Amino acid sequence: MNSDREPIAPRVVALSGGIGGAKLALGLARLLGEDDLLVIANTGDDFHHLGFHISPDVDTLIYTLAGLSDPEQGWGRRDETWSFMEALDALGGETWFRLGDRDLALHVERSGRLARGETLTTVMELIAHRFGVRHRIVPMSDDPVPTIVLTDHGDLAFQHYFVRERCRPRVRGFRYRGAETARPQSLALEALRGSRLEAVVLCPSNPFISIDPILAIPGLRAAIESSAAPVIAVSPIIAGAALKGPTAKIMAELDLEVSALGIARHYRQLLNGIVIDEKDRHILGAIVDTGIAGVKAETVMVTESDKVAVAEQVVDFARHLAAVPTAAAG
Ligand code: FO1
Repeated sequence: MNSDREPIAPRVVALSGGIGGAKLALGLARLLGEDDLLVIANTGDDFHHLGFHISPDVDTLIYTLAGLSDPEQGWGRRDETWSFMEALDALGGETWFRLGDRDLALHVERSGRLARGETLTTVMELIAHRFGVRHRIVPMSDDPVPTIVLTDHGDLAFQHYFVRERCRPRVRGFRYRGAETARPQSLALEALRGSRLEAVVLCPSNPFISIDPILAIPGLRAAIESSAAPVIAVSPIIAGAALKGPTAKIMAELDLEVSALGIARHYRQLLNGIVIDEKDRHILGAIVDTGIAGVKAETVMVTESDKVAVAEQVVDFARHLAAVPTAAAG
């Protein structure tokens, strides 16, 4: 057992990365009670930096649900100060990955606890509790599964590709190191096997850097594949572009069609349905032709009510698919 809290049998399990995924996770958390939702967070972005264990997607999810996240950047904390970075810069230290002063406290606390033998799960539960977040956000595993980006500049550790190199190198593929032997987080596994499960949601995160690392853990993937609940993705691509981040660039570099149809094809073996944006309604027919049900909605999430509205669409779509499994919802 790698958690102090009792397992829950939620109605919805969401797989999420950071910024885009966290918006839908917030909508789901506003819609569903704390026993009805569990969020599995990607930890492929985790790395050791300046002596700390950094866990960006888990932190972004917790800050977002706590109402503490920076609304412009999407990562880090609102009302942040940067004295530590300035002092580090003056010393000639590494400043390409920016750690705000308040955010730094979290990295110090987590790193100390991990060094004393606590698991990432228990540390993040404690931190979420301190921030008043009651919904369950669990790492995909307590074992390290670092994402390696295979590029024309060689193999790069994820944050080196993403932040230091600003996603400039051309991507040839990904490796999720250690995924084969990583143990799935136990609450996540139990939630996916739970009797009340109505939907597994693939949040509108980057498929390659946020969702695939979670699916690369064999036990989690198998639990999703054998679940009776519909698996529903919300497309992170709208009208041929991502709202933020390198999803479209990576898809083009991997010779994939940069559209919601490309996203549906990417997840094809797992997916029962996909929510696409209104702007992409013209490709709904092509999606349905792949055997995946599709529904269109306003998926750009700016306000909290936008986030709740998308969450409602996803939950309604899951109910519809459970009732008529092969339906094209139109
Ligand atoms: N993203 C950046 O683009 N630049 C940064 O300096 C940066 C710092 C950072 C610090 C803490 C944290 O939790 C996230 C941070 N991020 C930063 C975001 C992060 O690198 C990515 O958004 C995720 O890994 C991708 O989901």
